Amino acid sequence: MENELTKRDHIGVQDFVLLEDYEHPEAFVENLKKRFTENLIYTYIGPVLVSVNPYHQLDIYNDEIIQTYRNVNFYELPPHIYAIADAAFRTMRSETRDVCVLISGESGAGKTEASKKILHYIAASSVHSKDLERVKERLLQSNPLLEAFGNAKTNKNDNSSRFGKYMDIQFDFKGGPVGGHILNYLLEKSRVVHHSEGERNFHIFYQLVQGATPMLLSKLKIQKDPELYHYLKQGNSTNVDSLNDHKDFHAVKEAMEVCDFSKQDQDLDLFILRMNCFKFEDTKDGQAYICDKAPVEIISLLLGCPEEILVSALQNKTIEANGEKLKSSLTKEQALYARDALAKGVYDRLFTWIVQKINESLSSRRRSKCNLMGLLDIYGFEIFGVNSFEQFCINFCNEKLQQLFIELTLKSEQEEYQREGIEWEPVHYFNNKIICDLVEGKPIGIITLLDEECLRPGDTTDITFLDKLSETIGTHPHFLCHARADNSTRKTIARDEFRLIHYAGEVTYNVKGFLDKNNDLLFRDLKEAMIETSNPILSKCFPKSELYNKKRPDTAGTQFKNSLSQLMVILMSKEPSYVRCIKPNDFKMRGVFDERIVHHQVKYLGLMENLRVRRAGFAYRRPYEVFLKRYKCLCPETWPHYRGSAKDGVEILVQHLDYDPEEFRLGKTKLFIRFPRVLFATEDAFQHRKHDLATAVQAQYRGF
Ligand code: AD9
Ligand code: MG
Repeated sequence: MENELTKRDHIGVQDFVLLEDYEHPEAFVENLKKRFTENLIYTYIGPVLVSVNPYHQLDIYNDEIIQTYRNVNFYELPPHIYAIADAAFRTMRSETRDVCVLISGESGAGKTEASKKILHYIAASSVHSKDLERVKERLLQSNPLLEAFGNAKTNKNDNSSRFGKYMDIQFDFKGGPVGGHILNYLLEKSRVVHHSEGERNFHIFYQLVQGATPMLLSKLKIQKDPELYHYLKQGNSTNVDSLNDHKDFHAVKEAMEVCDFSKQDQDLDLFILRMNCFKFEDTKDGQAYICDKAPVEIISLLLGCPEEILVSALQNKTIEANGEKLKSSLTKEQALYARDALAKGVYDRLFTWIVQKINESLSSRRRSKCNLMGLLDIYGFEIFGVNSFEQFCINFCNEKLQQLFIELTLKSEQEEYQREGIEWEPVHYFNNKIICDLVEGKPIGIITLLDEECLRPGDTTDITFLDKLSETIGTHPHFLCHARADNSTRKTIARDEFRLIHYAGEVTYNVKGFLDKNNDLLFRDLKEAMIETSNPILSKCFPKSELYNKKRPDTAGTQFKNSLSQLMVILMSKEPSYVRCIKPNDFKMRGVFDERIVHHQVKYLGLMENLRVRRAGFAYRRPYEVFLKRYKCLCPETWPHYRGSAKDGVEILVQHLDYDPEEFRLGKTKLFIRFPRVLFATEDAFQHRKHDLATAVQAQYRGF
């Protein structure tokens, strides 16, 4: 097995702090490449794990390897996602602290896979008992279930998370997982009715069409061909080589069983698929009407909503003014809009209901105090051909996470130096707080301005919103729009676009739909129709109380902003570990390492700064006990036993090894070494000594 300090030329260094050249990103990328070529996808920057997506299955994830990593000191074995899981797990147990693992990186970089590996590690390495096995099974099975409903093929990733997920795993005092809880963040629900070329709707629809029994399909009058459905075929990509919808459908069914979904619950989303069958026509006077009533019959049955009410809600709109209700007919275009809004609204609420249902099955019955391990797996930073409100939210979420990373890594590093009484020189880095403020700031921030435009009476449009941005934040260094751009840049930004200079790159957003998506209103008639439903699941999704609630709900942008702030509070209260995922190429291909795009990610993830901070002064640090245990054989005064304190022992040891006083510092609990070469020399000496000792022992045995 790869050793921490040996064979470093061939396979690169396994901890970047050991890299001689830590100033240039080229050396950093070169080290990643060397390792990637050898299928070594993991590398540390001190306690941070950098992971490069291999795009093929490696033989490094199994029970045997999990056992190897159990209870072994972090640096003793090659870097691995299991080592991160183990270290977090042990910190939680030994310090009885809540911990969390924050996984970040752009779309397709491997975050979801990493979070699943951690979950497997926890399930395989913790205490085995009948009770716990049930919890573990549910924790594991929640993944295929949520992925089916919340993931989709995009042009970046065949299994792209279209929602944010934070999962807490609860452990009892023996370290057994006794329960869990999931928080979900802003599902990209617009995908239910629209997706781009090369993409798909959520997996579950294709799984259903491919996997449902002929009886069910015929009952619902659904054909086994996704190509027949407008909601499913817009991207001309209904079949994906890397996915097996038929097989996955059965896995979802199984997961539903494990997570306590009843038989009735399991058919919950069939009707969405049928909704696109509502076809509208205009009458002569421009009113919409549904021409083919057959699908309405089935859907109203599935929705548990009387047919007349549903039809009326899809063709009319009621407005309440001065206590009076006015009913008007919708045009064909408005009716299509209403139909799509209903499909999106129902799907979104169903998704939240599924999460709640999983939470019920994961909820722990134990009353005693638990420790928590949080796992954060969000949608990664993304730039598409056309970027809309959804990308704006997703990329903002990534800004927030980057901000947390910067604050916590730099802060904790600084604190460690202070705690250990070691002098520290601050490192300059790009702080993306300025971009977070631009988006979420009050009174002037993009979300606040968008809300104002949504609430302002009169003729507000996406373009008036853009004008407002231009007026108020037009000169901000991270904002650009057509009106504010110089001559050459103006050509690259259309009149209905604005550009943000994110920490991870420039993204041009098209404002079309911003107001509407932020408002996120379902026509009252449709809401009322849904509230009348006799379907038990939907009646939970659309509670009656909503009708009486006159207060306007928060906009989508504000809700998202608030839920992210709460998430940051949760994360700040825990001891964090980090996994930084990197995508090696844009083609989802194995064996291809594109230096240019890796370089870009290394830069924006702030990995160079991370390394510089880690090395600011001292590249390497070890608790006295750990250092003494490994190297005590190099000094006659500490070998075979040293009776005094570990710190004294290390002091004697480094004097014996002739360390230059400038090369190390003695902290309160740890030894800090400035240059890696000093440690390499010590390690080489150790390897020789080990060899000599082994030879001596063998000779002794032969002598007998
Ligand atoms: V997104 O922001 O949700 O669009 P992720 O979550 O970062 O994205 P994901 O984990 O889904 O990416 O990985 C993308 C694909 O890369 C997976 O479907 C796998 O095919 C592949 N992958 C990722 N990590 C590994 C790995 N450790 N081993 C093998 C991997 N394949
Ligand atoms: Mg993902």
